[in-house]
Amino acid sequence: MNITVKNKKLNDWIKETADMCRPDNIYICNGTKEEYNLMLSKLLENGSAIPLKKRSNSYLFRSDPSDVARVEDRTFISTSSKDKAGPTNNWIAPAELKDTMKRLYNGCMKGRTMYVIPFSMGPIGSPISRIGVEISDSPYVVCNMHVMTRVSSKVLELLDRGEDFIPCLHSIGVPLGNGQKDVQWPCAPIESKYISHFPEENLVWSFGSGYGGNALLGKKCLALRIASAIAKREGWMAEHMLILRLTNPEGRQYHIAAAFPSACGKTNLAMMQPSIKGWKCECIGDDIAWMKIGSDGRLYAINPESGFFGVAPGTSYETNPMAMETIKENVIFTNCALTDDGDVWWEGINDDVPSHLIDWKGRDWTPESNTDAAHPNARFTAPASQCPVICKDWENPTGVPIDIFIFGGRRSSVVPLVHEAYSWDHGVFLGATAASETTSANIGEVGYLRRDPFAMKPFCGYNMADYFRHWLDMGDRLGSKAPKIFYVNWFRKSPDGKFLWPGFSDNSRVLKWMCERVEGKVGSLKSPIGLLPIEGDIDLNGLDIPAENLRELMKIDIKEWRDEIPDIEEHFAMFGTRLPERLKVQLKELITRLG
Ligand code: GTP
Ligand code: SPV
Ligand code: MN
Repeated sequence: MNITVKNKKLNDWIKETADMCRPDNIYICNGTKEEYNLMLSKLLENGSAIPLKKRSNSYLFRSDPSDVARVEDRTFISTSSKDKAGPTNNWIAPAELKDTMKRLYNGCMKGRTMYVIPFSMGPIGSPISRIGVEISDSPYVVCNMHVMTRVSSKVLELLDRGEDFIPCLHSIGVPLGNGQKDVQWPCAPIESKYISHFPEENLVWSFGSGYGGNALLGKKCLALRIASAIAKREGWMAEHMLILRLTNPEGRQYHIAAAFPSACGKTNLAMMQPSIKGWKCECIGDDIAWMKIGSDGRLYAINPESGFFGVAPGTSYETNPMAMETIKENVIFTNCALTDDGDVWWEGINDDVPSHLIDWKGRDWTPESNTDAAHPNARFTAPASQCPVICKDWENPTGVPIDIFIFGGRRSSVVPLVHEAYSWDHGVFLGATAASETTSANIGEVGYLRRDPFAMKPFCGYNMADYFRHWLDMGDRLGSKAPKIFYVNWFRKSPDGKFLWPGFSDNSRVLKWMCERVEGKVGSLKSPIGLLPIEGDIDLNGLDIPAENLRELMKIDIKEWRDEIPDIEEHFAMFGTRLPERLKVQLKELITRLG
């Protein structure tokens, strides 16, 4: 061990874990550049990292083809009883799950180094921040954690002074025999992968995967699943939301938090540059928001992360120029394609498709190949500080006061571009019934419609019905200071399968309407599903969109909406008597309005 640790709980945990996993070495991380470079030199040595000639200090990694996204089927919320985890989570009793996993962890780090990564979610020392310690046997994870969280000796100092932490244990699950050569991306087979959470004791155990949210345990495991359970107990919120600041031409600032499911547009909206004159947008966070009620009674949000783990495919100077600027240097790319001149490439990055690439599986690729050059869930890991439009307050420990909540998803039909909730309860109903077509951010079928309440189906660390109740409680506490709630769908398609709305920078037009609703500058039209913009109130200046597309985008087909009801009823029935009465009332009112 390279450093002496004074925190007793941490010391005991390190020892206990080492006794179980039996690594060759233990290394305590301090988050320095030298340490990052040391990890990279190891990764370069065994061929895992490919240096990119075209981007300074940037590397490409190729995962095992079986380990390309989160594994919801192998993700568990292990509470003392099944009903505490609720119907939307996989559950195994803690004793049984720990037994199984201890057998897997037994000797799993042989031939490897065990890294102890002390990190802070949120600015170090802020009252809203939480300390975690990830133990991992993956140097790739160490590098990613450096970018995505605050890894620092300052965190160790806080721990030395007795501060508590959330233990997050991770192993890729591939011990090495004497002299055995490592593979490029070691990981365990799907059936022995476990992404386990013990929210009653603030503990995470992950085994078998090296990818994204399965392995970077500060993100979905700590900052969402464990934090959502803590937040429920303590009266705050941990949400799968971007945070942005929008400033109108008069200089009035609006803070918006938006929950869209995985790969449904958070990173893009968070960095969006408005196409409308005089409006400015700055990014505070692109994936997770922690929110607490401030002394003035308003809801304040911080981004607990310090980097972006963003979807690469579809990212371009056209769609997300600020992301493109963010990822010029100091980036870890995973599962992108490699160009012959040493740069990354992915579907949608630009119009010229190279005549030759090495695809994400390391094979030759040409435009004639019938496969994706980059995996659809290929990602970049980049420091948030490199984003040209990062808000100056992005690390402000008090956070920013939220004016507007947006829910949404990917719906090729039925759901209009935008509607506004009638009330807080109606907004909670919109969140609770949100549905979206699945994406490749999870291993499983892509493109089927599922309910993904508040974009939290994969991330809620307790019974979702109790989570709905928590949202209602927060609304009661916020009263007249509660943010206004809206619902958007950027993904409605025409019958010939084309997106009806241009999206991206033009989404600013919809945000502007929301701000004007907050100010009471514009009215709205009542509809069965919510309040709609009055024709002419969404600023379409300079936008060339056929009138029929607009009509189609805004259309509410009563029959289609009536057809949604049985599915909503079935979704709600899953929660039994635990479902808050107030949501049943909302459903009844919707049915009445639909006639
Ligand atoms: P996670 O990181 O998985 O939580 O995803 P995210 O919500 O941050 O998704 P992201 O912004 O990375 O978007 C995913 C995909 O949706 C990308 O391929 C984008 O190009 C595409 N996308 C984002 N915004 C829009 C939009 O306004 N319109 C259309 N048509 N596509 C969009
Ligand atoms: C998501 O799937 O919502 C992500 C990517 O943000 S991961 O970190 O892999 O969960
Ligand atoms: Mn996400």
